Amino acid sequence: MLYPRESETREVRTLDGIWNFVRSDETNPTQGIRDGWFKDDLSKSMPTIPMPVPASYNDITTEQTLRDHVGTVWYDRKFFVPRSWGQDQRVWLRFGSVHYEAFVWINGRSAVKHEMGHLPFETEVTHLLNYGAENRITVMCDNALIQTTVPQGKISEVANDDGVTIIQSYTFDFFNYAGIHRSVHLYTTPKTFIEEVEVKTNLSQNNSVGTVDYSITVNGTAANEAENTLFARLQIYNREGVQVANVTSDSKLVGSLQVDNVKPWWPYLMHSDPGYLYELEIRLYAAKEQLLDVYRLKVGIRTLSWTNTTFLINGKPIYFRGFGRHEDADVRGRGLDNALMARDFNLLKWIGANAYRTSHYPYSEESMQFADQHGIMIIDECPSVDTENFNQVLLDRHKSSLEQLVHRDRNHPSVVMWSIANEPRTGQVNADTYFQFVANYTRSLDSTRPITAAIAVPSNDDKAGRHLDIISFNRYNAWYSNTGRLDMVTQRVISEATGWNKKYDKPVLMSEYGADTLEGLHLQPAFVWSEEFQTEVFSRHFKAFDALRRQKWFIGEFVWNFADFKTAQTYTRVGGNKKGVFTRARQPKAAAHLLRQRYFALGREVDQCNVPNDLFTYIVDVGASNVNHDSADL
Ligand code: BDP
Repeated sequence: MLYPRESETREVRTLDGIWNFVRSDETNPTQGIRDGWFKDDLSKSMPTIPMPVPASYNDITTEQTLRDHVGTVWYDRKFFVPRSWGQDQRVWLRFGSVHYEAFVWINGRSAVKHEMGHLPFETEVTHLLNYGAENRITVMCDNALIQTTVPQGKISEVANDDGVTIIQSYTFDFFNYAGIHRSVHLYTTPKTFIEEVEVKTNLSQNNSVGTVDYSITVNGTAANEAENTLFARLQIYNREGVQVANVTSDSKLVGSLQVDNVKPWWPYLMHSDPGYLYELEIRLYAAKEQLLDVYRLKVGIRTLSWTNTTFLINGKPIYFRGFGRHEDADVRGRGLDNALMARDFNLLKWIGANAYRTSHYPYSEESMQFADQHGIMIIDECPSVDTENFNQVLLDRHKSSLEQLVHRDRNHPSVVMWSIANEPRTGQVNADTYFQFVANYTRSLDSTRPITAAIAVPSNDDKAGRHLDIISFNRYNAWYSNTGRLDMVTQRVISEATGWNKKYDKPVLMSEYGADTLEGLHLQPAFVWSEEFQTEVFSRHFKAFDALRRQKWFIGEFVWNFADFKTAQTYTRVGGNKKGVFTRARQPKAAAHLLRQRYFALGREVDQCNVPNDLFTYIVDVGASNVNHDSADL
């Protein structure tokens, strides 16, 4: 599914802004459907409140009932469609994501339904709109998670002081934020238009020549009626806007472009000019050179390859220095926020990270574009967390989440790996065939990237790893196991990583480690929850990683988590999960400075990068002192 972009043949407008909002009665979630709330303005059926889009609705008001609401909520708003849009073109409605299930009406008529948060969906609305007039869009959103949703949850009825109440429970460790989380777009296309573009890139042996293989899918009557007359002209422009390659396709709309003296896409700190993007311009023509549609796509030219010991980009081994993250912030929850996104990328670069995992669901398309531009590598994770009770319905939905994810993200050079699950219960017998199906299906969608999953069961019990290309493991030494024991980290990390490698003979990375840390809590000697403890836990892991790095198969370290984030209410969480290296307001904790020194030191050792001038704070000019002190001087 292509991201909506303006061009000489397309217009895009957003429906972001303040919508009207109604929370349904939890005990009567289908009332709005039965009473036809979509047939007229919502305010005619129920009192509405203003609600920003995009945003999670949970933390916008001061009401506990809305924060913890289970079931359906309703949104609507009015908008104008210009007269000009009614002529000779088509109009599409596209949601970046609605969590979890969405039902959409335009002017009271059903437009689209979609299940699965964090993933875009769209539909044609040409026939539903009033042109040169006002229109109404209504959305019903349901956040209920059950055993066959991705991720899974449970709904139960529990007695409370007023009778019974509905409880949503889930085992995953992040708040089930809901609502219209990303932008809503209306966009036009010509009647026959470029519907899908897939690019695959490659580099010659010495990285001097790049190839871009493309395949275009067209939608529209011209495509059906006069199939053989359609063709495309494709041009590639470099950053300076100079054309560096062009080709004219035949009617199959599949082919290849060659870029000489190519500038490959490199990750941040692996090259002095990371994140190099070309622009691929696609012009679709009908017979007699009639221009139908134009779409432009950023393309990074790079190649990935992997063996049982290494993972290479452009022929160079990768050592990942990264994070697990969340799309999470106060007030807006999981809602797209460009200011926050830009801040996060500045922090990633400040700290010298070259990668992150989109734990535990697909992140916004805008952030994927940022990652492309900044050279940050992404392990792209589908929304399957704590997967258990494997069954066919769940398998189908899990596969669908990957199908939607791969279609959305396959053209991003930043995406270097697919993660098909986080902490699935892979000790269960059925996990073997279940993950065989999921992994093989993902491979059938994209064979150019390796597949991983973040696993937390001990390697001896695991039944899924043999279906993966790269093993990722999560472990909380000195936190969940042997709490407080800093002397029980290093050797355990080394032996666990080694165990995984011995069992599967594949590259291994540590996808989560860390410790909850209350900003400003200082305790010396280090004690759990203090800034000193987080720093020490990291340092003990660094020691293990350095021992492991001597084994070529150990390919990366990912701290849990980039920033503090909200969770469900439990007695183990003080205002949420505090394992962030940054606070929820995106300011560094003490450990951030240590991590920064490590990530840049690794960058210098592994990738010969330059380090920033302020990496080490000036303490003393050691060379100026010729007096030898010993401890007796103290
Ligand atoms: C891991 C999960 C992650 C949690 C983390 C924790 O993958 O989602 O937030 O533990 O408990 O098991 O901090």
